[in-house]
Amino acid sequence: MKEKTLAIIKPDAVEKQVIGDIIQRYEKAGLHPLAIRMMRLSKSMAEGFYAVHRERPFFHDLTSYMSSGPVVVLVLEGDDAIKRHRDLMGATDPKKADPGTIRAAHGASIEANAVHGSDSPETAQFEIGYFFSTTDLVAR
Ligand code: IDP
Ligand code: MG
Repeated sequence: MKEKTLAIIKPDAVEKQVIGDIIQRYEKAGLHPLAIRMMRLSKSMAEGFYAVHRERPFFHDLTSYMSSGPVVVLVLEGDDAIKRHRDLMGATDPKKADPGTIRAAHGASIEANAVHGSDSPETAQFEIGYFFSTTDLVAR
């Protein structure tokens, strides 16, 4: 089933200059970008985005890190896009991520792990709406 998911190329990956490599991986996997936006999150935008994690001990560090430099936010579309994107990303901790995944290739730590991906249809809907309006998504 065709689905949409939200991806973020996080500040560590932008700093490492692997935006192109990551987008190429999406394209090769048939995850088609419908919208791409480079931006710098404020601390409060990062806090709103990660609100589900607000009780976690790493919430302050995570939201500081996510607002520490530019990110690239994308809407990707494809068959089973949410799960396939998660598979392409690899485990949260890059040390545990399978070889060939984005996090194994580019993640620096469990926090600075190169990419974000929505984890369910409900999350994807919230996360896409957090950054984009319907008219920003280019049909293809
Ligand atoms: P996910 O990104 O693989 O879905 P989540 O558990 O949803 O992982 O956590 C959101 C983000 O919070 C992670 O991608 C990572 O940047 C950060 N994070 C998760 N667990 C830890 C931790 O134990 N220490 C520091 N940062 C963490
Ligand atoms: Mg998550």
